[in-house]
Amino acid sequence: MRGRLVTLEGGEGAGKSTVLAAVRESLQAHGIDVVVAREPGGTVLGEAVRKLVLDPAHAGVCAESELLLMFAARAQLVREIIQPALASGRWVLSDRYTDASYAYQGGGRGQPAGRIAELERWAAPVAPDLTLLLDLPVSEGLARAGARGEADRIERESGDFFERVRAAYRTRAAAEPARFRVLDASRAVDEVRAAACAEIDRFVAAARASA
Ligand code: Z5A
Repeated sequence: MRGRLVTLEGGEGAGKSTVLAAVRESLQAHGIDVVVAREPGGTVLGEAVRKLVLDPAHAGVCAESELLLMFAARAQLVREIIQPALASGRWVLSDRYTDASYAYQGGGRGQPAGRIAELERWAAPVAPDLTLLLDLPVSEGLARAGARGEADRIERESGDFFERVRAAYRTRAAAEPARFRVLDASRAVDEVRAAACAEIDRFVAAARASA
């Protein structure tokens, strides 16, 4: 069976990190060798970019720089981690990927989708096979994230910004129903984990059937 790229997406406090371990274990229980990544980050360069781009000290970062920094980290992740893993038949589970740029830099910052798509074509030419979108009302997500302590630069954005992010994610999910699974992330942790793992079970079964 060829490797697959599975991504987790969602707004602030949606619970991606919370379900990630369960999803990884679920893949491993199917006998799949899985590599875990996160964005921005996942490589030495990417983690340095993450530190830079989320640092509240850089409050004046323009939308264009933010978009390019996200893709600078992603280009490195694709070449250093994702492509080699997929080429050797391993699966990659990534906490955020290109949809986050469409949601945050596109929906949130107003960067044109065509510009993001152009970057995607040459900087990150690997499309996800399955995307689990953890969706919940912005106010609930911000309350969860706020309880964690000091906010990073992007977490300091307004409620309107995060409403646009959520709308952009939902629009993308509606446009690509074969790739996206939208999960109601306002449920209890165990229910969200179970729903995510059930989607993984179905996806693995379909992948095996088509191999
Ligand atoms: N970003 C971008 O702008 N463009 C891009 O292209 C990319 C990223 C790739 C870093 O992402 C930032 O980069 C992010 C988008 C931007 N914006 N900011 N800031 P990140 O994914 O590393 O960071 P994050 O979005 O801030 O993650 P998060 O807020 O930590 O969300 P999460 O991982 O989805 O949530 P969590 O840590 O699993 O859960 C948050 C809290 O809620 C925690 O206390 C949990 O115990 C609790 N929780 C989780 N699930 C539940 C349920 N079901 N019920 C109750 N409580 C829960």
